[in-house]
Amino acid sequence: MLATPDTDTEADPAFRADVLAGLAEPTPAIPARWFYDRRGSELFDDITRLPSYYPTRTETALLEEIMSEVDALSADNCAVVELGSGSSTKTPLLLRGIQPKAYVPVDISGDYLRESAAVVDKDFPDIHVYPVEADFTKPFALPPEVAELPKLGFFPGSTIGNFVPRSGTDLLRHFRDILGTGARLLIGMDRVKGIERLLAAYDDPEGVTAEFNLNLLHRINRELGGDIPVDAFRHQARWNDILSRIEMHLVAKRDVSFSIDGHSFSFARGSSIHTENSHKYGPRGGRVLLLAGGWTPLREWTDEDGDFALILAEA
Ligand code: AVI
Repeated sequence: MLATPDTDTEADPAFRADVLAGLAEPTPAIPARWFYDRRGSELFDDITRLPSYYPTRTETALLEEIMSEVDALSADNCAVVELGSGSSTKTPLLLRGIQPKAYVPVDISGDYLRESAAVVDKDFPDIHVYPVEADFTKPFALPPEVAELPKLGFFPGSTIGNFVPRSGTDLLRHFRDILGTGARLLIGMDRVKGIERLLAAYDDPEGVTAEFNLNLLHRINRELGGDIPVDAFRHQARWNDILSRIEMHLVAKRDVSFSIDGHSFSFARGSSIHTENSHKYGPRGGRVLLLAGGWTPLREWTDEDGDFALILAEA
């Protein structure tokens, strides 16, 4: 998960630029990374516990099941580098399973980073923890203390699915540059499955995903001085078959006009703001993506129903 800091008073210039440029596009869209202010991160945590949102519990159970195999395929005394550590509950499973020498959580949100680092520090006294506050999509340096250790990147949650394949391969190449040749990467990827289950996972009956999506408009109003009538929009999840992805949109329920920081926008009833892509990969598609990103798949595991995959790859 990508988390961005909450700045009620001071707007993030990158947020402002993305929103103003994105809403002015012929197909209006705002990058999904802006979902994750504090409220958005809380709502995402709630999503991961919903009965219809299968990815988190499926991946967690799978990780637990394959841990001894991952351990056998990992170098002794390695450094686990978790890319976008968030408030992950999967981390302790991996750390307990492979007993690395060091753990490097990387996250843009200092709050989350400090919380997860403190928990690991307390629960795993033998593991050195070196938190890095950084946007994992941008260049950053690993702590010098882990320079000589073999690296195992950890990128769970199917976050790779939130990148269009072109950016996903760029991101994988960037991980390769940071972790180095010979490093390994354990990555989670959500699989293509029946459309009904996919739609239910992104449009839950409890309405939590709808609130998560609409929170983006509240955030724009709060942080960028917008006057968007949030109740004029509704959440929609769509399956895009040709691109093999779930898309989230905010659809105008009526003709609506609003302004953000002096810029005016109008949406006709039925038009939408595209807010997220969540790509789903078949077995071959996932491996090709890794290969294109400079990683050779070594092993792949899925749950019994083939809902979710964890792949171990080598740079
Ligand atoms: C963080 N990411 C992998 C989630 C996903 O499934 O694409 C974000 C999400 N959006 C709606 N529900 C969950």
